Amino acid sequence: MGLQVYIDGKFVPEDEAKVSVYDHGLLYGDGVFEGIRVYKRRLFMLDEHLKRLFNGAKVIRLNIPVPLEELKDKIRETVRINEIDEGYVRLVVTRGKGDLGLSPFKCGTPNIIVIASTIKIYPDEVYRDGLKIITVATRRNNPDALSPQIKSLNYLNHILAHFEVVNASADEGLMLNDQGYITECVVDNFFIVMDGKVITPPTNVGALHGITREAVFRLCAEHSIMIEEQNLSLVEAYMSDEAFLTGTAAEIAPITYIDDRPIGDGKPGPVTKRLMDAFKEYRENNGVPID
Ligand code: PXG
Repeated sequence: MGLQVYIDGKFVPEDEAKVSVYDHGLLYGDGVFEGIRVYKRRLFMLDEHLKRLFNGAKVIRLNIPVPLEELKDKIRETVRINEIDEGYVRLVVTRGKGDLGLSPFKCGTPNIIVIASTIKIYPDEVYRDGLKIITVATRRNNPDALSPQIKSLNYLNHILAHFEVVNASADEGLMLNDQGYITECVVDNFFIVMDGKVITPPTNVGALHGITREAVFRLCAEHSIMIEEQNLSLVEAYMSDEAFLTGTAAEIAPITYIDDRPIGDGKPGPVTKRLMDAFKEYRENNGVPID
């Protein structure tokens, strides 16, 4: 049996879950979304995801038509009725149906979509051997044009970067800003470890404020690992002892090669491994129950 998707205030079979061709989410990429993990029938860092969604919506002046608590219940219900014990939720809020003109003021009620499904992650070897990543030529969106802190429905910046990653047969890509500083990976946040200290670029260089990134800050505090935000150049990344990336789908994954340079000894490092273990424990013991 197919999935039941929540759309337009009701549950419908996935084949019947459709949006209007006049929805500005489709016509203009006008909307926001979240990807949320389910571990052991619990929604991982749900409040943080919802906060980011509502904040992004506020910036683009999109009024999400249900209160946060009600939306939370709808997400839990969607996971429950689809019997997803371990999986992934895609939450999408579009501007809604308008006319062919740009104006968001002509749109009706924003459309809320919740899809609860499973997710294909990297194969196990990646977590043991590490990822090989490249620097892509596509620069991360300039925050003055479209803030990377809004998880908007326009992902063309990432899609163009993704083509480069695939073309190079790499696992992920590093995106620089227009000043040449590292921002983040194509769909993950980026970290290095230098002399035992974890370093990640500040989000204002042009990176998404990742929820898994946030978890890494908490884990470092809990495990007395030094962590700080710092502008990073590519050369600093090449010279680092360890590197890793974080994302809802990828979780914490070691990076062992950047642009064909081995990072450290070309194997996942001790701090990365400690954080990966700590994350495993953290995700098993946290989250909002679906029942
Ligand atoms: N940066 C960007 C640009 C992202 O899109 C992350 C970082 C990691 O953030 P979280 O909050 O997930 O720790 C993302 C994640 C996927 C997928 O299926 C992930 C994202 C977007 C689209 C697809 O892996 N966002």
